[in-house]
Amino acid sequence: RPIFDCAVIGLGGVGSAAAYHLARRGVNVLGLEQFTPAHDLGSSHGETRIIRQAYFEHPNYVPLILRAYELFKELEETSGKQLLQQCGLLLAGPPEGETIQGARLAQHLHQIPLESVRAADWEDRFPGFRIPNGFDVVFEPVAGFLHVEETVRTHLDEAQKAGADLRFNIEVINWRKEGDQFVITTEFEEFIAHKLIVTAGAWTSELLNSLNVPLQVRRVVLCWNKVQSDCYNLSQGGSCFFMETALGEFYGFPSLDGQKLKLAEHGGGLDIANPDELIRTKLAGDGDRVAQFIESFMPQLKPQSERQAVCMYTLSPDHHFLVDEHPDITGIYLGAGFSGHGFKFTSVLGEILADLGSEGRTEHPIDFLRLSRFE
Ligand code: PYC
Repeated sequence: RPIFDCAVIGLGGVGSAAAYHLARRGVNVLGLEQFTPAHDLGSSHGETRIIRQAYFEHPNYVPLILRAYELFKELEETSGKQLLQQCGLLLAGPPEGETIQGARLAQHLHQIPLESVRAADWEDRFPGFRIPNGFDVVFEPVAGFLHVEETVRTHLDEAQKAGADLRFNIEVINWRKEGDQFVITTEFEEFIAHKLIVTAGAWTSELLNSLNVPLQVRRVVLCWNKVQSDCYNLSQGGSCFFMETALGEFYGFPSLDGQKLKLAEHGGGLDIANPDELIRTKLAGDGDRVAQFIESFMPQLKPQSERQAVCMYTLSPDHHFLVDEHPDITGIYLGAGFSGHGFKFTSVLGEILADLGSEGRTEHPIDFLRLSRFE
């Protein structure tokens, strides 16, 4: 049975980054992934993900996202690939809502650049959006988006170049602790590792049924809509957007090709018991709420679906991440429960999990993400 210092189960956004950081430190790392590299059956696919710094979910994420930016830039330099595009982000919502209040709090605590946009300037600045009277609008110029599949592939490629042994299309059946090492049983063979990192996304609960924290998998639909106006184009200054409205929270991206743009509802979707269900199945009503959003808030767009994809959110009970050692089993580390807002942190989460998997500790401020908060 091959022996490794550390095994990473799940090579999506976070697992690919963990394998990369471990391998770059000279750790003898095994990565196991049940599907193909950068596959579209989990959470880390669909072309683009927002990255932003005025983090309205909680200001404690800001030091982590600042490090994530640095690491993505380093990865771009190492690989020669463009992964991050800073096209800016329009945030709009009621002044007392979570989005605006939270973004302003993060701005003040961490001096993040954030521009307040006066109502008189909305139409000129954002001709593609109908913003309700009484909303607050802020623009974050350093925000933008990541190319998702390219980021995952780059972490994987660079991990392999640095010596990681990455195996794809291999399902982990179970694992057990024997003495101070882990035995990982897959459908083909067994492996031994001294440390185990579990970054299995929607499949985390199956692999860690001993974990006493409920994780809810939610099926969310990503929509690409045809564009009929160039005001949304990236090349014409189109930006990402996130709007907290009475209909729900919706977000999207500039049109990258001038033909279509991607948008989705954050907070919508369908809770499911089994992550292997429904990912490839189209359901009646998929995309209806996005069409409603377009009709109400995007005056230069007609709802004309071009493509849809399903993405899995894995929700923790408080929608904050879980990054920690397993509370009962020494040597197993967990990155999970990213609750639909984790991809932008993948680079720094990889660094943190590599700290934990190699040193057992990290200097990064992750106490607010530890499992003990649920005790
Ligand atoms: O993290 O910015 C984000 C986001 C928007 C929608 C889902 N996640």
